[in-house]
Amino acid sequence: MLQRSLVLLKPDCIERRLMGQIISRFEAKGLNIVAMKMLRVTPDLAKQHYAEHVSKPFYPSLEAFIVSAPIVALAVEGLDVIRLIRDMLGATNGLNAAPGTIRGDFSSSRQMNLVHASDSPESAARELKLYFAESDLCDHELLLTPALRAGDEA
Ligand code: FUP
Repeated sequence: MLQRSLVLLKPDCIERRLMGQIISRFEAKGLNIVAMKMLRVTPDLAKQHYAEHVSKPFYPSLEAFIVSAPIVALAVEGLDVIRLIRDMLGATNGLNAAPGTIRGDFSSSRQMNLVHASDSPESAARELKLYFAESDLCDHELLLTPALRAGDEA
């Protein structure tokens, strides 16, 4: 099923100048980037984004991190893309993430794990709205799509 996921390149990704390498992995996989912007997360946005974690002991540190530098938000589209990107990221803690995954290759931290991606269709719908207006999402059929998958793979 064609889905969209909210992906954030977190402050450590920007600070370490890894944006290009990570975006390249999504492109190389054949996913469509349908919106992208750099922004600074405010404490208010952080609380909305991490609503399920706000009351947890690690939240103050997580918020301080996510507001510490700009991030890049992307809306990424593809077949089964919510599960697929989570698989591409690897386990939450970079120390446990399998080699070959983004976190497995670039992170050795639980907090500084470089990238966020929605974990369910419900999260994706909620999170995409936090970062993008409907009019920001570019519906565009890329010319090379027929070279990436058969027409009946939908
Ligand atoms: P994920 O779904 O992989 O983004 O991970 P979680 O929703 O479990 O956690 C959200 C963010 O909080 C992760 F980026 C890691 C961070 N975190 C901590 O910093 N400390 C903790 O003890 C647990 C999670």
